[in-house]
Amino acid sequence: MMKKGVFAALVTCLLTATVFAAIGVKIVDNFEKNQDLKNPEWWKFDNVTVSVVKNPAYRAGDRVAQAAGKYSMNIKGSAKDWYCGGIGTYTGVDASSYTGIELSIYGYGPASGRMKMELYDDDKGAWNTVYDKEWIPVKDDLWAFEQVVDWRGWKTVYIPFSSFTLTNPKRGDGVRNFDQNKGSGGLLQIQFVFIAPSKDGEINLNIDNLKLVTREDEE
Ligand SMILES: [Ca+2]
Ligand SMILES: [Ca+2]
Ligand SMILES: [Ca+2]
Repeated sequence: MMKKGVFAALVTCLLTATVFAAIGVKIVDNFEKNQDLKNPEWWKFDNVTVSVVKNPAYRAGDRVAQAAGKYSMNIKGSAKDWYCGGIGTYTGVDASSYTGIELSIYGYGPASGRMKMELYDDDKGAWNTVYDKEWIPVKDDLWAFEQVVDWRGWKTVYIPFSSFTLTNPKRGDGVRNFDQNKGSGGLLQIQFVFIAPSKDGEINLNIDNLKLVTREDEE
């Protein structure tokens, strides 16, 4: 009887640990098994080409490169008046337990491009995004953060949700609420929009290990 009790306590401990870890990290895509970009599905728009590619060779001890595994997503694009195009994926997740997004970015030098990261925050509770003619969500908040990619090789960046700013005031409720309370779809989708380093320039970079994460020092 005694042994059984200890065992039960141990199982409870393990279960608690597992649940806790699951709350802390949600992988959106690591591109290891998503050659055709269908699961999850990635869409693209305007002047970018995307493909899952083999990761470049790396020096032993490069932990970010090691974590990137065999494959990542490469994005190339050419600009018309700075703007190239973008990519996105539907998440439809309650992200209220996470504090931000994390991803690894492979740059090809100082002029790799700029990434505008967009988080779509369902406020209407429609579980999809309805846009106006300018592709601005009509009833939901659209939060954005811009990352310049000016390095060579892999780098992991973490962007707390609190660093994202509202791009479309007075459409949604103006509050960063990625929860699924009251029928909301939560964090509906993530998009990356690419801007060239010059007016008619080009962008080239890879992304990998896109995750929602919880960092303890963040609220
Ligand atoms: Ca990978
Ligand atoms: Ca919301
Ligand atoms: Ca909101």
